[in-house]
This record gives sequence, structure tokens and C-alpha cells, in this order.
Amino acid sequence: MPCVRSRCVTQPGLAATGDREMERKTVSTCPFCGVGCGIVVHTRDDRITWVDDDPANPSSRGMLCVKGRFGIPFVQHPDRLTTPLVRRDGELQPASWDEALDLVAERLLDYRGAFGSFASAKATNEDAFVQQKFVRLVMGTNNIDHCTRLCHSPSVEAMLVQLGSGATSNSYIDYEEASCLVVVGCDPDSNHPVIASRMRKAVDDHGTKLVVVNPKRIDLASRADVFLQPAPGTDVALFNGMARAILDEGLEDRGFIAARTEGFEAWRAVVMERTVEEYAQACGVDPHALRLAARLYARPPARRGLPADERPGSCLAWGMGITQHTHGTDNAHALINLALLAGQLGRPGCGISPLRGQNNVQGCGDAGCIPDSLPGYQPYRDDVVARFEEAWHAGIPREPGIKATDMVERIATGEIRAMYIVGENPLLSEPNLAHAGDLFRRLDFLVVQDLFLHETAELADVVLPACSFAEKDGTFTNSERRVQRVRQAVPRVGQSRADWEIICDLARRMAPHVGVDPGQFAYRSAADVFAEMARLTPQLRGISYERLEREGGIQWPCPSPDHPGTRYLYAQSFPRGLGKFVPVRQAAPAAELPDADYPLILNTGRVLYHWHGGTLTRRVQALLDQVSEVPVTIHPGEAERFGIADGDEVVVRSRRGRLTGRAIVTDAVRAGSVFVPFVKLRESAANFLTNNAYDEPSRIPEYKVCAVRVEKKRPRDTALTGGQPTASRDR
Ligand SMILES: Nc1nc2c(c(=O)[nH]1)N[C@H]1C(S)=C(S)[C@@H](COP(=O)(O)OP(=O)(O)OC[C@H]3O[C@@H](n4cnc5c(=O)[nH]c(N)nc54)[C@H](O)[C@@H]3O)O[C@H]1N2
Ligand SMILES: Nc1nc2c(c(=O)[nH]1)N[C@H]1C(S)=C(S)[C@@H](COP(=O)(O)OP(=O)(O)OC[C@H]3O[C@@H](n4cnc5c(=O)[nH]c(N)nc54)[C@H](O)[C@@H]3O)O[C@H]1N2
Ligand code: SF4
Ligand SMILES: [Mo]
Repeated sequence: MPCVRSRCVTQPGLAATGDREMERKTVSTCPFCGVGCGIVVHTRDDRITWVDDDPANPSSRGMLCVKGRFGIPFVQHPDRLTTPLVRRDGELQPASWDEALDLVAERLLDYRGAFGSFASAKATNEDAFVQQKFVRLVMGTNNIDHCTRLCHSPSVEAMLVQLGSGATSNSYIDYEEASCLVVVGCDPDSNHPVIASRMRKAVDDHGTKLVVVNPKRIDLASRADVFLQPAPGTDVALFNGMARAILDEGLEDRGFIAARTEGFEAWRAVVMERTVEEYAQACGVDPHALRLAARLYARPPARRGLPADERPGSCLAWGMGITQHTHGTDNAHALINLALLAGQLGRPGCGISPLRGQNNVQGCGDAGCIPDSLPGYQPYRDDVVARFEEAWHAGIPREPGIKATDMVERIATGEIRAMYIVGENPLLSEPNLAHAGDLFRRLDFLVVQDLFLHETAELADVVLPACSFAEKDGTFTNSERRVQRVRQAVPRVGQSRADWEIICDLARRMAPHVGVDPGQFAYRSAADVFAEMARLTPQLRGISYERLEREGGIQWPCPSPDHPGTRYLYAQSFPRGLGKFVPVRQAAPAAELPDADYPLILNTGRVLYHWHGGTLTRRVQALLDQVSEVPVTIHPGEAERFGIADGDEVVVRSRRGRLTGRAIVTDAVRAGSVFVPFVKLRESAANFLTNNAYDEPSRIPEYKVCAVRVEKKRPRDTALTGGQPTASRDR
């Protein structure tokens, strides 16, 4: 079976056994990224022996990347939490489930009103649905959020305003059927490898045109017809420039604009304020290349094999390079304006894709783990709230809750005094970790529910052991809105339990004290939970476990049991009616820019072999072997300026902290910047350096730009990592 990219690794701990007949096989879904590849988990004597692809899965079509194929040994790693832990005499010590849950129930009852919860985009839809029900019904608050806040919240914000829905509009098959792909601020080869593979197939087999926009020369750029390498934080200028070029050459889709949109003239007036040359200069790209990119997107030449009567389509895909800025929502508006201008929505082979990150970040939002709406993005409107209250036989709050990044900041004001964190590790994933750590330490009461005792769990008052995707039944929803089954393949590790079961047990203990019927948390199975979620969520109403069993994954919206599911959205109209142009002007590129003391821009992101802070992938030897130190990628010009050679151990410092890593000198990064993934290796982690400055509408942190300096590590710089400011003048 093909392994995406040829970078396969050997698999200690998952060595294939000779006699395959003795093995059991369980069809499930990859627990890493939002592509949602189908996997087959092979087990023998209750141990996972091997993971293979699922050729029948329509999202992955027999492909897997290195993490799906070789990254699963974290499931049965000896570090897994096996019992609840309760802090006694300052130490986390093993406790029974009854002791731990009684304590959590008793303490949380005191904090209704000053409570917040993070849900997990790694856990299932069923886990997420039960958690938001607990927070709303038992804790009486809408203070629930998850990592979407750190991820695509600006995209969702912009799409809701302009279109009325926050999901990817198309499917992976549309990338293969497109005549042009525009890939912006993301690195699919490392972060969505199977999507990258499908995009390469389009380019190689069908002659699809490719435009890549990224300050870093990512691998996919080698296949691009146009590669634009803008200065970080200047995407509004770049996309307004493309829009201006389309208008100058009359390539806009006038029929689409007239029939399907509003606000065109006001938006056009703003775009016309500058010329293509001025826009190109503002973002540091060649104006001819900008014009060419605009032509390819608006009117691509038909790809090979396209029926003569079909209009060639363009897909726009983007990632964190767009969103993780103090003007992330403006960036997303600029992209959606472009799609409306060119009419590249609502047909096969076109559409817009904010590439979703975590395996179930789509589903966690769909299930209602966001502060500003109920399951299915339903607003806190009287009729909607009444429907939930009728189903749940008790009142729920109508005030929007506090967003994740604000919950952390509002620990300082006492608005948040207790937190329940499920399957997230904010003390590696939030920006400015020294600051975040100070805040988390000020909580009165912290519960963490996870597979491992990670950095955040170490501060908790109670730690609850959750079981992984391989030990439970459920569903994940991937980046193309496909709801897919997750099936138990191995027995649970230790006393760990599924997240939804733990929360139900806790909720039943607390319910009688807050006027809620404990029967509301008495589900018999994951299927039971899904059935309730589908009943209350219009776009999932037609999906059931029976159908998923029979038909495989189904793409929402699927409003009725006989509906086949939806490949692409917006064929006839947008959920808000007309698509809305929103004028945006380029703001200052970032909150903190280079100066004499910190002359470089730090761009943070990911590498193929690691997952976020590394809680999972540091425990997979085969992946750790590939990348075991923090790579610091630096431009040759800067390397020379700061006396750094390829392979040197280097120290990177910002006003907030420092890390030690290994230099990779390459002109793939833009002059003036360094790229560091945010995985923690050898105690070094990029988020000690990043800036807790936020985009106003979405409250996403500016992970993609802050000012740093880099120097070769000197012998006396031992164990340089952490969050202390590095020079007295910085204090
Ligand atoms: N291997 C692996 N895969 C993952 C993950 C992982 O941790 N490891 N995480 C998953 C998750 S949750 C997510 S959200 C996705 C993220 O997937 P991506 O969005 O691909 O994530 P990043 O690595 O953050 O890459 C963002 C890209 O933006 C570029 N960039 C930086 N600044 C700018 C800018 O100002 N403008 C533009 N146009 N580009 C810019 C960077 O150079 C980088 O290539 O990956 C998912 N997949
Ligand atoms: N500098 C910088 N920082 C970033 C980013 C960046 O690009 N740059 N990207 C941001 C983005 S896009 C994201 S999404 C966040 C990610 O931030 P997090 O979500 O905090 O990161 P993960 O390490 O994926 O955390 C997932 C946790 O879930 C646990 N887990 C796995 N399965 C289960 C389960 O079934 N149940 C339970 N209870 N736990 C489970 C794992 O052990 C792990 O601890 O980081 C953000 N931080
Ligand atoms: S592309 Fe994503 S979903 Fe597919 S195998 Fe890799 S990590 Fe898993
Ligand atoms: Mo993400």
C-alpha cells in the first residue's frame, strides 16, 4: 500500500508479526489530523500490532501518512494514566473513581458562575456533546470552548459573517477535479499529507494549475505555477491586490456577483484605493506574479479531462498562516471576498477550505463546544433554547460564554476560578507560556482529563484518566464534514474510561443539587449519545450508527434518513441568503515587529513527525527518532550575520522567553525570519517565546509573528529554556 511521501520509518513496538491469521482487525479513523483517513487497527492478544490503511475510505482512498501508519503506539505506552489522581499534601496521588469524582462534584458546585471548560478536538463527537451538555445544564454557563480558538476561529468568524456557515464548502475530490488550486498559509505536505497527495495528483495527472502563497518555500511550492512569498502578516494587501488585478482585467464573475452577493460596490471602492503595484510592494511580491495568480484563480484554463460544458473551477485552501495573526479575521475576509468575486463557490471542482487541524475539531464545534452557539451552530434564540430545554427538562443559559483565550486571561480578574480541561494541553499550546503558567497556577480548582500527565495536568487538583480513540466507540467529523466511525479495538488501559462516561458519572453526582434530572446523563452507549445529538442538530438529523455501519462515513448536511449527504455547499444559496463582501484594508503586519534588540521574525508551526507540543508523538520512538531536537530553520543571510552554521546548537530569545534548538540553514525561509515548530523537545518549546496578542473578533493569538534574536549556543548556556526574560532591560 502506498505510504504518502516515501519517508516511511520502521516501527518498533508495532512490529508486524508473521502470523496474520491470529490477528483481529478493527476499521476505524486516524486520531491525528483533520484529513480523517481510514485506518485498520490490527491486534493480537489485546495488543496493537500493526496499523494499515482502509482502501474503502473515500477521504483517504488507501493512503496514510507516517503518523497514521506508525504513530499509534502512544495508545499502549507505559506512561498512560491508569487511575484517577487527587492532590493530597501537595502531591498528586492515586485515588478511586468514587473518591475523585465525589471531590470534583463537591468542589465544582462552589464555582458555578466562575467556571470554564476546554473540550477536546481529539475526543469523539459523543464526548464533546456530553461535555457541552454538562457545562450548560449542570454548571449553568456557556463558558466552553476548544482548540478551534487557537486555530480556525478567524475563518469561522469571517465565513459566518459573509456566508452564514463556518465549514469547509467542498470535498477532497474537488481538489482533484479543480482546474486551479490556491494553497495559502499552510503546509499540506507536513500537516495534511494525504490532502497534499491528492493535490499533487491533480497537478501531475490532470495539469491542474497551482498557486502557493507562503513566506516559507514549502515542498508543494516546487510544483507551483506561481509561488508568492509575501512578508509575514501582509495577506490582506496580497489578496486585495489579486482582487484589484481581477477587476482591472474584467475577470470577475458578474452574473454570480449580481445574483448571489451584496456589498460589492462598497468593497470595490476600498480595493480600488491602491494599484496592483502598490499592493505588491506592500507585501513584497512581484506584481506580474500577483497578476498571473489572479488570472489563474479567476479564469483557470480547463484541466485535462474536464467536460467541455463545465466551467473550470478553482479551490482556495488555507491554514494557520492566514488565521494566527492579530488581523486573522481580516485575512480570512480578504480570501472569501476573492472567492465571491470570482464566483468560485457552489460547483464541483471549486470552493473554499479552511483545512481543519485536529482529527475532530470540526465535530467538536458541531457538537456545541463553543461559547457563542448551541450544537449545530444554532443561536441562543428563544425558539432554539426552548427546544433544548424541552429535551433536557431544565433551563440553560442564553448569554454567550467566554472564549478560550479570554478564559485564561480572565483567571487574573477572578472571573474564572475553576476549570475542567479535557484533552488539551494549554501549557504547551497557549502563547507566552510563562504568563499562561502564572495564570493557571492562580486557579482555585483545576481538573484535567487526559491520556497522559502532561504539563497542564501536573498543576491540576484532580487528574482523570481518559481512554484513547482505540479503546472506545464513537465518531469523528473530518475536514470535508464527513462523520466517520471510531471503533474500540483494544481493552481500556488501566481504569481509564471514555470521556463521555466520566462526564456522565460526574454529572449524575451533581445533577440533583442543581435541579437537573440525573437521567439526562444515563446513556447506555455512544450510539445513544449520537442519537440525541442528531435529534437536536438539523445538519446531522439523517445520520445514525446504523447508516454509518451500512454506508461508511456521511458528509453533513444530512437532514433526513434518506438524504445521501452533501459533497459541496452553496449550490443554490448561502445560509445567510446572499454572500456578503466585507471591505478590509491592510493593518500593521503584527503586534510586535523586529527591532535592533530582536531583529528577526519568529514564524511557528509544525513538522510532519510531531503532533503539537508532542504529548503523543514524543512517546512514539519511531517518530522521535526522526526529529529529536527543536529545529530552528534560518535563512543563510541571517545565519551568516549571526555567525551560525548549519547544525549548530542555537538559542532563540524573545522578550518573553528562550529556547535551545538545532540550526537548519536554508533559503526556504524568507530573509529576516526563522521558523520553529512548537513541539517541546529536550525541554525547549516555542511558546515560551510567542506573544499573547490577540485578533479582536476571534481572540486567536498571534502565533505567526513575534520578534526574536538567534545566537549560537555558548558552553555556559546550559539548559537554556523557559520563560524568564533574558535581559534586565526587557523587564
Ligand atoms: N504533523 C502534524 N500535522 C498536523 C498538526 C501537527 O501538530 N503536526 N496539527 C494539526 C492542526 S491542529 C492544524 S491547525 C493544522 C495546521 O496546518 P497548517 O496551517 O499547515 O500549519 P502551520 O505549520 O502552522 O503552517 C502554517 C504555514 O503558514 C505559513 N505562514 C506564516 N506566516 C504567514 C503569513 O503571514 N502569510 C501566509 N500566507 N503564510 C504564513 C508558515 O510558513 C507555514 O508554512 O495541522 C494539523 N496537522
Ligand atoms: N506557537 C504555536 N502554538 C500553537 C499553534 C501554532 O501554530 N504555533 N497552533 C495552535 C493550534 S492550531 C492548536 S489546534 C493547538 C493545539 O493544542 P492542544 O489541543 O492543547 O494540543 P494537543 O497536544 O493536540 O493536545 C491534545 C491532548 O489530548 C489528549 N488526548 C488524545 N486523545 C484523547 C481522548 O480521547 N480523550 C482525552 N481526554 N484526551 C485525549 C492528548 O494526550 C493531548 O494531551 O495549539 C495551538 N498552539
Ligand atoms: S493525513 Fe492526517 S488523518 Fe491521514 S494518516 Fe496522516 S495524520 Fe492521519
Ligand atoms: Mo489546530
